[in-house]
Amino acid sequence: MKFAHIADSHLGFRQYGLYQREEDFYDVFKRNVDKIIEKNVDFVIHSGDLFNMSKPSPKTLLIFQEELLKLKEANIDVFAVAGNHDTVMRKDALPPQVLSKNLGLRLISPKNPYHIHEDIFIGGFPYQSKPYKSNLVEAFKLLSREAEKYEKRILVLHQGIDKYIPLAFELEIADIPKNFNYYGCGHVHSRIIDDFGNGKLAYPGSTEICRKNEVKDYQKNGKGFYMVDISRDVPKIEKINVKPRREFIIKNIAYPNLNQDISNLKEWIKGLDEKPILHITVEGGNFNRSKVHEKLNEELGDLVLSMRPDFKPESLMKTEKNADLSTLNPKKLLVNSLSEYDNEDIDNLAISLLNNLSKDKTEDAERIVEKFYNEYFD
Ligand SMILES: [Mn+2]
Repeated sequence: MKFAHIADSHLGFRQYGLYQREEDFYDVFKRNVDKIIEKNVDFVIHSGDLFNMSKPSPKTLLIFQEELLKLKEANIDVFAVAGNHDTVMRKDALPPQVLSKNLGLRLISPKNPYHIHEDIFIGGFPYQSKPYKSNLVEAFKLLSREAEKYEKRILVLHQGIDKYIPLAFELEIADIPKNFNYYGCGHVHSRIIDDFGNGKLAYPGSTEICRKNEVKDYQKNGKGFYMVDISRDVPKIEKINVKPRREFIIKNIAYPNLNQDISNLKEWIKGLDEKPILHITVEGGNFNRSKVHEKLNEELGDLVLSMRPDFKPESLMKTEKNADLSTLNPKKLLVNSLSEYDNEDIDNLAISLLNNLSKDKTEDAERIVEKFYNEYFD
């Protein structure tokens, strides 16, 4: 019995405000679905962040439903859990996945925490933020008990686990019940396969590059989905790569080599099928930023879909090296650490709490929290 495990497709994500990037995310998802059908699997598990937003556009929903119908025609059931991006932060709110239930999508939700597919237990719980971890721990007790009745057991989650992302986790590895064969996880955008209990714990990663810092893992481990053979004692995982159609280039150029490096880059880019995204940093030496910027635009502007330049002349590199930690902006650090939520309301909440609490205004802080929770969890 084989199934496909996929996650973090972020359909509808218009990266850098570019409609071509939104199309890229659809394109790679469609090709993942084609490949899943080609591989003749029995079912699919989607571990959350199917959509980039809790309110996807009609176009995004339509594209997903077309792909879901392709799978349905091929007799492939789809089981899905909501992630942090496609979760509505209100009590009892339903994730957008629910709109595809009548088209056959099997939603794993607090109301239906598990499904049985030909004697395989497929259970899980939607994304919970750290303060709501107790919901997960409670759900795990029930799931772990119910799962015992079946020989093959899959747990589907969209969470960060301390072992894999030590700075932004909701769960510690010790919180996770040990009696499952396969832990189908989402949320971490890089690809991870680990032994856990007597089974395997796996993140298939995102299907496209959502952030610049995913490029390294993409180059090393590829992008796509996993094909899992659950009929063995320990599941066998095969990495299936589905290449995003556009290159995401990260290039550092030393200023003294500017001309040579630009012309090398130009040659390379001309050989690509699609215009790439280019993150380019010019560093070292003493140069005039606007002049270098102009040159980059002249030489490369028409060849790329989007250029994201950064300039670090020697004078700046020196100050960065000597920068004292205390000169870092705490608000920026705070907002950075909250980037996974991708939610301005949460950023603002954190900043106003920081402002008030650092001045010992605890009552004001309490009022702010109360107001926030009333708005979000009425
Ligand atoms: Mn995600």
